Amino acid sequence: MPKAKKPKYHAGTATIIGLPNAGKSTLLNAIVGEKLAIVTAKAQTTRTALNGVWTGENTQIVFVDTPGLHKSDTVINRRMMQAVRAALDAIDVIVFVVDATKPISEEINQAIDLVKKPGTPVILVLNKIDQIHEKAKLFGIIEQFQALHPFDAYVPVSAKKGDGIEELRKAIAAHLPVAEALYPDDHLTDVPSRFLAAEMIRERILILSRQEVPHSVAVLVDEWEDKPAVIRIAATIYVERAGQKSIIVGAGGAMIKQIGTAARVEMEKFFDKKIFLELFVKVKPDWRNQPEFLNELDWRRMVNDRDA
Ligand SMILES: Nc1nc2c(ncn2[C@@H]2O[C@H](COP(=O)(O)OP(=O)(O)OP(=O)(O)O)[C@@H](O)[C@H]2O)c(=O)[nH]1
Ligand SMILES: [Mg+2]
Repeated sequence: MPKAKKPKYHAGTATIIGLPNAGKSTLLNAIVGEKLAIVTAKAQTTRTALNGVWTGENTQIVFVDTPGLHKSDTVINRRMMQAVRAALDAIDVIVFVVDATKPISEEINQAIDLVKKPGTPVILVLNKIDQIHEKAKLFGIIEQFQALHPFDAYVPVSAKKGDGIEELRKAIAAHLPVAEALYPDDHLTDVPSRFLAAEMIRERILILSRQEVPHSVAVLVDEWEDKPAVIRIAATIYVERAGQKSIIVGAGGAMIKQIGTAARVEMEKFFDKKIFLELFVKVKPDWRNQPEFLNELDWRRMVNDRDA
């Protein structure tokens, strides 16, 4: 009997691009099946590119989540947009995510210009379809996008509900080269644990704090001690003004306690271990314009404690 031919292995990188709030980070989490990237209702939640690996039977896709496309003013915003441009280099597929419930705006047109990269296929993901009750409307929306650019595939999804995710993986796999896996099949991300933990704290702050705080907050893990029964973490929350520090600490320390408890619960779920978390708050005026501090926040410069 002739030997059954082994199916070819496909592997490559897919970068997720889109406007703020389109649901890029939610999509990354849905695809890899782990809550890697933080998600909030506030725009500009994601500040740096981060990857998540999905490994199927004959396919491995390295997804890269990126900050939402927006106009830059501060040094941090310029860095966020540099991160997007860098994440578009040397990749196999662009996953362009739009909020399908919103009309096509000038910003969307500009984003389309950015994703038109000769030689790189672009898949249009129409997200948040759980909010579109008349499904027939989707055809009209797809037609509008088709008129702007002939995308290589159109995939409606609800990243939040997990609908359409399998179809999206298939659409991406169809554009990946035949290649060996880039990572072992249980590899989830290159992002170090201490960065993920800092992000979990930042997420809780964005969710719990008022409008004026979010963009002014940065979090750094200062100490990380992985003991047999517990991970001991000390982290500092940086804000720009004394008034913001008062908001984060709250009356009698109530707010910081709430942030700490909520972040600890998230961390215990993710790291599957008991967490002891200590939080400090410091004022660092204008940190968003300080290149050296921004370097400290960059996960690529941190040691990976999980592997250390
Ligand atoms: N209804 C609905 N809401 C969604 C869906 N996907 C994401 N959202 C919500 O949209 C908001 C933004 O989601 P994110 O994943 O943080 O969006 P993002 O594109 O990563 O945003 P930035 O990091 O700021 O660029 C959050 O409130 C999500 O819960 C979806 O499929 N349906
Ligand atoms: Mg995001």
